[in-house]
Amino acid sequence: MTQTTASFAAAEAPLLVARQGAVTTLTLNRPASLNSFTVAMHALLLPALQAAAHDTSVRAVIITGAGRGFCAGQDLADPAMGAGADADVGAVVERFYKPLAERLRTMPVPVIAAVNGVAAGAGANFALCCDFVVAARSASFIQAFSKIGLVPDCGGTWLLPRLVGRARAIGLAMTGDKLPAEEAERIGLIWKCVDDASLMEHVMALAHRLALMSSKALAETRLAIDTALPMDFAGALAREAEVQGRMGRGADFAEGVAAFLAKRPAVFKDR
Ligand code: T3D
Repeated sequence: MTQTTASFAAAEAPLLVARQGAVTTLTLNRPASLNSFTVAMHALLLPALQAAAHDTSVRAVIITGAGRGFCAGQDLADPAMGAGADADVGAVVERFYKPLAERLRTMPVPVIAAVNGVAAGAGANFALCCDFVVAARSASFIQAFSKIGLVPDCGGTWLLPRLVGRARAIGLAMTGDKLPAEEAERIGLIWKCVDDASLMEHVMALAHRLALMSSKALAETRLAIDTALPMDFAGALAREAEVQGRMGRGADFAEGVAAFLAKRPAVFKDR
């Protein structure tokens, strides 16, 4: 992989950005603190996601962590965040975690979290905001919030019960117990658990596969599924008809059908 942005190239930069074909990889890069989020990291992360969203040549994004951890959530030692009577944790969530979660859930291309090690607190829910979570077998997920007197954030209260049901959501969030990657896959919290050595190869292959698909259709699929969750069946059917009407008028549908009939690979361009 090659570094594409000079300002991110320094080894100590808290975020590394690399590009391989249509795939952008963002690497959280504070390994000594298990890639926990600081203000400095947030200052690079959201803009990097915005840049990927606006660059029409990017068709899939991978997020991973440097070293043995994926992300340990908020850096609890970052003086810019603070704790105690003067802390405004709500403002931190408003300023950083809310826009981050919203950005991930509305990206025009699929986003894959390559969870290489422990994902705790907002680091776990940051991963769960992605479309695919592929974790190394040695990785784990921890809803660490209750242990420091907080509640799940970065979308956790919405995501957890939808992914694994209320009983498991409550259990994970209240105990803050470590959930190994294999168990996370078994209960449907994540997409896949793979051997540590093959994590990036597996994720890269998935990203390149998704990059060849219709980005527009994939983003609309995410939106349709998320929108249908609180709807009744009739509402979901009505929305499917509305979205499909729009998709059916798109160039990707015409290309997909033409490619199928001509027995050739489709070349999708919509985003
Ligand atoms: O303002 C706000 O706070 C609002 C936002 C909240 C969102 C949140 O994310 S709240 C949740 C914050 N995260 C946590 O509470 C997790 C804290 N970390 C841990 O519980 C453990 O580190 C892990 C279970 C994740 C991993 O344990 P282990 O034994 O594998 O590693 P370790 O030895 O605890 O950590 C390695 C180093 O990373 C260590 O530093 P040292 O001693 O080698 O210099 C440790 O202090 C540091 N580290 C780990 N997590 C954080 C951290 N440093 C700062 N903040 C962290 N979150």
